[in-house]
This record gives sequence, structure tokens and C-alpha cells, in this order.
Amino acid sequence: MSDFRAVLCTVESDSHMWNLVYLQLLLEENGGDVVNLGACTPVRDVVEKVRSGRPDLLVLSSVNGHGAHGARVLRAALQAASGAAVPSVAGGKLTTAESDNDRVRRELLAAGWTDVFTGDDAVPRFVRFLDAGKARGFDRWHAPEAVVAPWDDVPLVGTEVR
Ligand code: B12
Repeated sequence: MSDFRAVLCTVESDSHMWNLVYLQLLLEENGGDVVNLGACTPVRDVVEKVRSGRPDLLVLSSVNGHGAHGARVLRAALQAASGAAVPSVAGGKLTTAESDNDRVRRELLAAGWTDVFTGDDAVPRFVRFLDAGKARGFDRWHAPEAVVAPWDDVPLVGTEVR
């Protein structure tokens, strides 16, 4: 008997698979019944699986550097489809620079993701999220405010190449 049902996916551009294997095992170890949609997951497959399976949680993992873009695309598709509302988290290496992590996290939270897990402490923070979700429901989660790294607020005005 599982504690929750999760759909696991990545973005259409991402062919890495060991991150998905790792996440599936981590979710199962924490009580999840997991449908792993595999690498280069088509957006329409994720939307269909969420609508038909009614999971408790959608988990997106991406490491190829294009995950932030793919997460925005997927969120828009889920919001446009009826019956596809689901608590959703994204994590991994979502861009090609660690210094993007907090900015991207704030953008994805604003776009409707429940939480975003990047950086060295992603997995322990995610396990705490799972514990809280199992106890109170994933839709009750309030993502802690993103830490703003000093370099994220430096305006880029005047640095463009001419
Ligand atoms: C193996 C590998 C490949 C293999 C993948 C084979 C396969 N079928 O899986 C191949 C050779 C195909 C490949 C291709 C590419 N790769 Co590659 N690849 C790797 C490599 C060496 C290991 C990835 C891996 O399997 N790790 C093991 C898993 C278990 O760990 P993980 O993926 O890091 O995930 C961990 C965390 O990120 C986190 N996590 C991940 N997702 C989530 C989600 C949540 C919710 C949470 C909480 C945590 C979490 O938890 C995991 C455990 O700690 C990494 C470098 C590295 N050492 O990490 C590069 C790497 C991921 N690849 C990279 C790149 C750029 C590419 C290519 C674009 C290269 C190219 N120019 O063609 C292509 C992209 C292909 C595509 N369309 O996606 C970059 C990504 C850069 C970035 N994001 O900044 C990396 C980081 C290498 C680098 N340092 O530049 N790659």
C-alpha cells in the first residue's frame, strides 16, 4: 500500500535517464507509487497521464540545462488543459549556471510550480517536502521564499555586446 501516487517526467529535450531512475527509487523509498514516463517526455503524454491517472504529485527532473524552459512549457500546457491540475515540483540542473538557480526558482514558483529543488541540498529538501506532503497533502505546501543570491539582482543594463 503506497502513501501517494506520483507521475515522474522530464522535458522533451532531455535524454538523460539516470536522474529519472534515481528519482523513481527515491520516491518509492519514501512511499510513492510511481509512473515513470521516461526520457524526452512528450508534453502531451504528461498532460494525458495527469488527467487520466489523477496522481497526488507530478515530479519533473531535468539535467541537460533546458529544464527551466521545458518546465514553463509544461506548466502552460497543464494550465490550458481541463482536469490537469496537480501539485507539481521540478528539480535537477534546470539551466547551465548555478547562479541562475534562485532566479529560475522564483520564476517557476510564480508560474504555478509548487516548489523547485536545485543545488546541493535539493534531495534533502525534497525529502522534507515529501514528508510534509504525506502528512498534510501536497497541495497544502507553501514553498519557502527563494534565497536571492547577490549576483541575481545585478542589472544587466550596459553589458550588451555591440
Ligand atoms: C551520462 C550523461 C550523459 C549521457 C546520458 C545517458 C542517459 N541515457 O542517461 C549522454 C552522453 C547521452 C549525455 C548527453 C548530453 N549531456 Co550529459 N551528462 C551525463 C553525466 C556525465 C551524468 C548524468 C547522470 O547520469 N548522473 C547520475 C544522476 C543520478 O545524477 P543527476 O543526473 O545529476 O541527478 C541528481 C541531481 O541533479 C538531482 N536531481 C535531478 N533531478 C531532480 C529532480 C528533483 C525533484 C530533485 C529533488 C533532485 C533532482 O538528484 C540526482 C541525484 O543527486 C552529466 C555530468 C555529471 N557528472 O553529472 C552530464 C550532463 C548532465 N550533461 C550535460 C550536457 C550539456 C549534455 C548534452 C547537451 C551534451 C551535448 N552537447 O550533446 C547532451 C544532452 C542530450 C539531451 N538531449 O538531453 C551537462 C548539463 C549542463 C547543465 N545542466 O548545466 C552535464 C551536467 C555535463 C556538464 N558538466 O556539462 N549526457
